[in-house]
Amino acid sequence: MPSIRRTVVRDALLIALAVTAVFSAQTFAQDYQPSPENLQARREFQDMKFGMFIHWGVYSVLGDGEWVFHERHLKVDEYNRLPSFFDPEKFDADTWVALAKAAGMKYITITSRHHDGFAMFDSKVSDWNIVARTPYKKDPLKMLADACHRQGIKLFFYYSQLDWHNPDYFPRGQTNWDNGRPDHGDFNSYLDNYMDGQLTELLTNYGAIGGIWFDGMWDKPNADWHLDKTYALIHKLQPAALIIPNHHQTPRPGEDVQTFEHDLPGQNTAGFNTKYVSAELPLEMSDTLNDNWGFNIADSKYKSAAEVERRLVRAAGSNANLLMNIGPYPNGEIDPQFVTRLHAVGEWLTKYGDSIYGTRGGPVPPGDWGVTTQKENKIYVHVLNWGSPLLALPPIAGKISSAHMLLGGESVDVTQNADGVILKLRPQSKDEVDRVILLTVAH
Ligand code: H79
Repeated sequence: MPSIRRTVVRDALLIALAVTAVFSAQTFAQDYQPSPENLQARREFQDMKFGMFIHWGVYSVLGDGEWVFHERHLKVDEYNRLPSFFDPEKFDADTWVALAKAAGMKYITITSRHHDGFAMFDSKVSDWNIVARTPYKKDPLKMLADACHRQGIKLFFYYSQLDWHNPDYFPRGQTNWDNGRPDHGDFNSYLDNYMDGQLTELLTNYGAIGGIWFDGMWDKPNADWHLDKTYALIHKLQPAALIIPNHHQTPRPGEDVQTFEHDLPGQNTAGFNTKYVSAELPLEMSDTLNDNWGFNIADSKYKSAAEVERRLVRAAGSNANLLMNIGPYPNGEIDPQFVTRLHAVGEWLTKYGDSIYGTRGGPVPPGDWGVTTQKENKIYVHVLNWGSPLLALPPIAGKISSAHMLLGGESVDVTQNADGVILKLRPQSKDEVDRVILLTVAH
């Protein structure tokens, strides 16, 4: 029977086509080849080493961190009151960027929207944004982007995929509570129209940006997030923009940086990080300068400048950047406790920056004693925690032709043989965070 036969043939063809389509979509993702601009941006990202993370939103008004909507189990109608009294009259983009620069930071990653879904930028996709809903009426991200471009700082946008406000974020995830949203919604529309629409705005209206820092996918780990589509969109709009997902999982095709929250790569003290560390992608570690991301009035647990310097050195020794967070006040000012510490770190970096910027993780595995970084034929031995006069390291490839203190240039006695390298250390001075010995190696 020809007609049945034709149907069978047609169906077989359709199935074959569908399989090919699915297969080629997967092949496309698996075969993701970063563009030359993207690869260049990855190297530049690694060279920068130190960035400023900024959590700032309407939640800052309540002085109780960026999770306050969830933690107080507020209703959407209640949270909707917040924007009407968010008016950051003291916000000055150039001051923020100048502070990052004074701290020795080379990039800024700022919350374009957090889990409350509130866009801190001029969005046409929804009026749940700063221009439409606040008395401020202006777009601080535009001002920040302009200031960054003027002052030579790269700008990245944090973007929460998780949304506690939009009804189309449905079915809801692990952080769900009953906040008055309807029990239905169109997740595909949320992803394809709302999220991709806003990402298009962020990648179109702010000049060249460093990339997008995603967070919140862990709320619905098993959902289809249309990642291939979103990642392709980003790379199409700005090929050099890096995709930095904070999903706490093994990196997927299309992602450009592996980032770790509160932990060095491979460590998992936070309890949600993966131990897998990519050998190919640039690495980053984010951390807080006190104990919160968003402004919390009850948090005075500031890390000392010395502690920040140690974290930066340990990150660099693990081949990672450090993204250090501050949570500005709702009025746009930055707490002086943050400012003094950041200035101190910046001063420290004017002396030690050669051993950090532009380096990669060094040849000796990091240890409790310290870490190494390297750049061309130079190895920097960072002694962070070692009280004895002799430091024995495993063998290092190449012949060490000289060993000096990075600061002052004083020569350091070094013995190198097949068993390893022994350095004779001068005692640590008071308040000295890091004794850095510069080894020059001839290959
Ligand atoms: O933006 C900052 C935080 O608000 C956000 N990421 C940083 C950069 C963040 N939110 N939550 N977390 C970080 C911690 C994640 C905790 C989790 Fe879980 C543990 C996610 C999954 C398991 C607790 C249980 C929260 C969701 C389910």
